[in-house]
Amino acid sequence: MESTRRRIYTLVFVKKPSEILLGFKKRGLDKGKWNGFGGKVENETIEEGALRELKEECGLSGNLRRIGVLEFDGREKNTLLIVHVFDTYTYNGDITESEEMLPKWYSTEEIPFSEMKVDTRIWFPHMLKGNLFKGYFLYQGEDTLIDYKIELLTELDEVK
Ligand code: 6U4
Repeated sequence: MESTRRRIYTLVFVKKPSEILLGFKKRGLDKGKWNGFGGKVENETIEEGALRELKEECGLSGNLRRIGVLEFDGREKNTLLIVHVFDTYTYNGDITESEEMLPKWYSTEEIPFSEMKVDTRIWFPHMLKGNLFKGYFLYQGEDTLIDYKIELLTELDEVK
C-alpha cells in the first residue's frame, strides 16, 4: 500500500461581532476564491505559522485561538491536507492588500459561499459561532466533494 503524506496548513479568521475579514486569493491554491488567511506550516510551530501568514497576507497580528481542525483527502494523490483553524477578535496593525490576498470585511450574514470552496458551506457556520469543530472531507479532484464528516468538540487536542 502506498503511504499517505500529511501536509500541515493554517487558516486564520479575524472577527468583529457581526463581521469577518476574508481574503480574495490572487494566486496559489484556490486562486479566485475567498477564505481566511493562512498557508503551509514551515520550520515553526503551527501557531507561529498562522501568525506569520496572517501578517504576510493582510498585515495584521492577533491573539489567536485554535478553534478547529479540517482534513482534506483526495484532492492530491496520497496526500492528506490538515488545516488548523484559528480565530481572533483582538488584532493590531493596518489591513493591507498583499501579492497573495485582497482583504475585505464581510457581514457574517453575507458570506460569499458561491465564490468559496464548497466545503466552507459545511464548516463555516460552526466557525462563525465560535464552536470547536473537527471535519473530514473527501474530494475527487479539485472541486467535487464526495463525502464528509463534521463533529463539534468541547475541547481540541494538543496541537501536534
Ligand atoms: P505558497 O504558494 O507555497 O506560498 P502557501 O501560502 O504556503 O503557499 P496556500 O496559500 O496554498 O499556502 O494555502 C492554502 C490555504 O487554503 C491554507 O490557508 C489552507 C486553505 N485550504 C486548503 N484546502 C482548503 C479547503 N478545501 N477549504 C478551505 N480552505 C482550504 O476552506
